[in-house]
Amino acid sequence: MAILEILEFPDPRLRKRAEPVETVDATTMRLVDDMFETMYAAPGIGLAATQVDVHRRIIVIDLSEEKNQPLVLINPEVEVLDPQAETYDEGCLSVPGFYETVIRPRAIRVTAQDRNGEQQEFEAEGLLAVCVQHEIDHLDGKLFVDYLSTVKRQRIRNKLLKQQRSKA
Ligand code: GNR
Ligand code: NI
Repeated sequence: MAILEILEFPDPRLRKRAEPVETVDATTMRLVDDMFETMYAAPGIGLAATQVDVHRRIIVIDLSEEKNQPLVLINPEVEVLDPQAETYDEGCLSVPGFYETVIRPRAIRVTAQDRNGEQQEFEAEGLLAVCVQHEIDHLDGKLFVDYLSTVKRQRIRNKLLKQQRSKA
């Protein structure tokens, strides 16, 4: 297993649209394992392949305190069950240190393949619904800062660029 580098906003590679996974093979499984290790180490509750510069439709999530409820979503599809807006203070491993309120539909149905390539389906609300929508946005090249005002987004961008320059 390996901890992978997480791309940070405004890296243009975060804007690529991920391609579907054709077959869930050994390469996919190794990537899923590395994504879990990377997410747990960060620590975070979700990670999309896009964030580690792999542009395939793969997401890992674990909302549990004990880090023992791994959820793998391959080629996920979402249907809105309840469009009523719900707000949540979102953060992102690709936008480190910033938390902002984002509005999303409150309840969704998720269809995806699991790590064995089996089709799974479940309904989600609360934090799980937030997280799944946040991760699918990554696969479509979208970040939570895109829901903020231009002024806020630019301010975050400039602060992160400054941090990244001082690290490099
Ligand atoms: O670890 C994460 N926490 C989080 C908190 C509120 C809303 C969304 C998230 S996802 C984030 C990890 C991440 O960046 N996934 O893409
Ligand atoms: Ni994120």
